[in-house]
Amino acid sequence: MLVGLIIYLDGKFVDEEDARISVFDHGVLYGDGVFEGIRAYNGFVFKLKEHLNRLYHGAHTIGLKINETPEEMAQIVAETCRRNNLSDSYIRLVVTRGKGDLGLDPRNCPKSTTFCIASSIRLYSEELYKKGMAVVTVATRRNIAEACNPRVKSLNYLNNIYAKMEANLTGAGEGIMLNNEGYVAEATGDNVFYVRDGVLITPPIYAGLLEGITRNCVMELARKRGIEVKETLFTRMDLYTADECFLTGTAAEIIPVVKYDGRIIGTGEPGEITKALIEDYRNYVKNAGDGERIWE
Ligand code: PXG
Repeated sequence: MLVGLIIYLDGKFVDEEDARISVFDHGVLYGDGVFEGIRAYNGFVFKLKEHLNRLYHGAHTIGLKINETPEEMAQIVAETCRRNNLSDSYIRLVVTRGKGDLGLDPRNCPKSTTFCIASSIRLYSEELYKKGMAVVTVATRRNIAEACNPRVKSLNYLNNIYAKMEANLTGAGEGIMLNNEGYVAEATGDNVFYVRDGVLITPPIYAGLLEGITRNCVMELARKRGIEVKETLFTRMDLYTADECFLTGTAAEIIPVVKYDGRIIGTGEPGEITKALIEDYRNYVKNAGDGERIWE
């Protein structure tokens, strides 16, 4: 018999089948809540502090009180991995506005809902990391910060899902989203980087994007290698004429991009800096000494 996952839900560890939330939960009714996608490598939860920071900052921004303290949450994440016997896992930590009524007013939701899932990771094929991926610009613009700030990793992902659907229609691996001014913002679930003349470039946060934890990590690793890193606005044309390009995210890690809107990038193969950073990143996650040890 297949055994389901053990899920953390509001103070208890329960079987997957018993992990149920109310149909009146505003996370379900309105996408009102925040979440994190986290990975554990080799018994370490990678960058847990950074993920919790982003979660609590996002919750604070949307006026959502999380019942657990960050210290308790760290234990919950580690314990969810441990109970599922997962030393390498993809973790989904979610806090919703909680149960309310059929009005959207969050004041009618007295208590937020917290759950944590630790599961296995679905990955791009190793071949894609070796050969690189094709991406396209999608018509759907990234949410403007003044409406639904992309810095908040909210449960409202329709903006990204529209973009993903458009990318899927073309057969591309990912969709590049522009902000409302036409500058490159990010991919549907990843940040974007390119290399020109040995300089590594990524859009600044104010371009309207999620401050990716992998993004920050990759910038640090590049600087450690002596590579100059710049956060500047750029357009599609800058990517068409880039020497190298790649995407970063918790799930994807670093994935090379070799084709964009039908234009070949650089040599058409993953570039030298991209390959070096992929190696650095893989070594870095293996020895994630600053993570929470969850495995004895
Ligand atoms: N931008 C967006 C919009 C994201 O959702 C990233 C960038 C990368 O951030 P991190 O911190 O992971 O480096 C993300 C996060 C999926 C999936 O199923 C991906 C994310 C979130 C949720 C699901 O591919 N990426």
